[in-house]
Amino acid sequence: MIQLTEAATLDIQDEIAVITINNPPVNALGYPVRKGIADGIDQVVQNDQVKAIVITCKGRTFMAGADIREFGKPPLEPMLYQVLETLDECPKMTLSAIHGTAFGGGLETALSCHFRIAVPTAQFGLPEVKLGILPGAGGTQRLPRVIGIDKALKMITSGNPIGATEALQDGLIDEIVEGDLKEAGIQFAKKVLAENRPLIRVSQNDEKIAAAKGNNEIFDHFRKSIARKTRGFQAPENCIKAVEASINLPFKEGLKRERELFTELLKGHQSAAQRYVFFAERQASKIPDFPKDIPLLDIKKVGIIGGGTMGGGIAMNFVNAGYLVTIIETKQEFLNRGLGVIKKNYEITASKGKMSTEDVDKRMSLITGSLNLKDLADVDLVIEAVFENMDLKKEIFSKLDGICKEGAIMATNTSFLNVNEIASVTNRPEYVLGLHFFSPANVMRLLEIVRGAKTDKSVLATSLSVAKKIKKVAVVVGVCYGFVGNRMIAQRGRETGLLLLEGATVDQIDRVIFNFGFPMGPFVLSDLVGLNVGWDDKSSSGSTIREVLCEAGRFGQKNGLGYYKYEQGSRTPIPDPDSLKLIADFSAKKGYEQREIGDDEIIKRAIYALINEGAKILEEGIAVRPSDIDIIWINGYGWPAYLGGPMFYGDLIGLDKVLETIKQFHAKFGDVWKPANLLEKLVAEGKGFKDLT
Ligand code: T1G
Repeated sequence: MIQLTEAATLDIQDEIAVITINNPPVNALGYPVRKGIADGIDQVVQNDQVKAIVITCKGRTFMAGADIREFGKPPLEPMLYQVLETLDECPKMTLSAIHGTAFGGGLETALSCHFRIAVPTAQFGLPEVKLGILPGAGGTQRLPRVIGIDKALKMITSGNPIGATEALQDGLIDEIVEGDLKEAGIQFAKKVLAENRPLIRVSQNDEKIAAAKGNNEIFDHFRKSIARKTRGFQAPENCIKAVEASINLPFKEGLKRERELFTELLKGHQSAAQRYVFFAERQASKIPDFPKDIPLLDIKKVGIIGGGTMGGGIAMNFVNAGYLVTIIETKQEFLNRGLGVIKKNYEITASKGKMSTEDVDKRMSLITGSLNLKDLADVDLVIEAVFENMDLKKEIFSKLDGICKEGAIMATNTSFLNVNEIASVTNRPEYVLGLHFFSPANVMRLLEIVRGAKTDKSVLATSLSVAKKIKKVAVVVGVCYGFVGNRMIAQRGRETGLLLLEGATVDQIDRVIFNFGFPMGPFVLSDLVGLNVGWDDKSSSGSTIREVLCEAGRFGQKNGLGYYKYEQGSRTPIPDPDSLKLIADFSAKKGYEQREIGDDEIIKRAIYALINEGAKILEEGIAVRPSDIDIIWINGYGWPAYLGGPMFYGDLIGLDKVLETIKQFHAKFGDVWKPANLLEKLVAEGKGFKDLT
């Protein structure tokens, strides 16, 4: 065996050479890997005995892409696209033997080979678009030549992977193999040589794109189909342009065009933000005061108290991950309704072909319904998801303390309330914490894990591990009213409410927030959620705009009237003079002077209120690091990933400019705008939030 580099070896069996990559944890295509492949090919080309090269990887996966940590640093040749040109031109048969996730540059390497085989569990993807870039080593030119334009456009602009079965059907791989992958690779190579099969050089094979040549309508139609989902992101458009080049230019010219479009994105702030988010998401589960090898509790059975919107959504996360779930309700009709909603959700998924009817039955079989808390005696984790009422929660936790087995984790899904107070009614506060899911709980990726003062480290570590298994992005937060996300959005809500009283209109504020990059503005969102959620008509006293609207019977989309009006069966918000009048009358009653308010003031008050509150949250230790706050906002509130999150954005604007504006607001609007001490400190030191990590 020849050690090519510290991450690559070459060994030759009979006439087959095997290049093996070993660069944990994901065989990222850093310099030692690129150099190793290049040197291995050079050695093989000069060896007349060798007729074929198999590229395979040790560890858990085939190459998962370029080493993202190298971006922004001086390039180290050979660059991947150079290595793949050599591989593409190799006169000997080349084969990639794939397991794990052949992503990004890893799949591009495989596409530069004549053949590709894989184990049944392998996945294939070009996720570069999620990093704000595009496949920059020939992926936009080769993939269309292997699976056709339509499928290539979908894979490259979504960044989502496909499995081995689909890859085989699409012609992305030549065979699915079982057993030892390296051996299977050698046997496949021998078979191809013995059959004297023609070597398929992807770059020279235009069969799959011939029909599309000159047909630019495909691309315009595709652009329209993804416009809504990719609004504001630059990378998807460049991806489409690069794939367009694959049918309009000769291969080498297409590579050049791909490189231009890649470089344009790499230099932009969107890619810097999205690469920051990639690592920030993984950093969030790393707790500073945690030793590496904390023993985890064994979680197999989960109890959920409350089968309503939240409880049902939470249950689906666990069922999807294969956990046994017991849902507790107070009445059979509530239980039946809750189980019915879950089943309906799965049936809708099945109707879209995303799961089979057998899957629906299998998942429903994992759920047991009960009206008796005592049926939670054997669960390993219980999650309380009842109304936001402290007395009710304390009553439940007090009962759980007498029911749950020793070592069971007891979690509350509260959105705001004091987890320590809830823990105090039990004799085991070290097993109590918050698991704050975001609605709809089976869709939103964010999970705020609220660490109580006495929460045991193994309980916290187990919760982080469970979060990963149920595919949530978990962020550990401390105890305060609203923890991180809801505490911050309350500041934005304060400002947008005041702006309404001061003369800005509902649709102006919503438009400004939407154009910033959020999925929707605050008032469209309120109408969607329902203005009367948590509203009590008996105690309502017209003291807020929301109460005034509810008292006027305006509950939002659900009854066609809220901040906006809605035509029967439509969700499209229509500005409504009646609600504007109710707001204007309320404002006048409160003594506000109406004035023209510019979009710039609206967005600064809405966004800088988040940045200032985020700084206070960091000062108080409620969040571990600034990037955790950014991850919360991207995954829980729709902050556009291409702007990195409120703290990243503050650094992007410049904290000195942010502080200067906040000081102006402080002078004009009072102490709610008092600058956070941390913000003043960072500006005084000429630093940014990034210097805190
Ligand atoms: N570069 C550097 N580090 C990476 C990495 C990468 N590509 N992928 C993962 N890591 C680190 C990650 O930060 C973590 O580190 C550890 O590996 C485990 O990752 C030229 C330009 C492969 C599906 O975008 O999707 O190729 O926290 O926790 O959940 O066209 O990692 O342990 O210190 O995510 O099992 C394209 C990104 C790059 C793939 C594994 N490729 N990675 O998931 O583990 S650009 C990607 C993933 C490119 C070419 C272009 C996932 C995974 P630490 P993990 P996982």
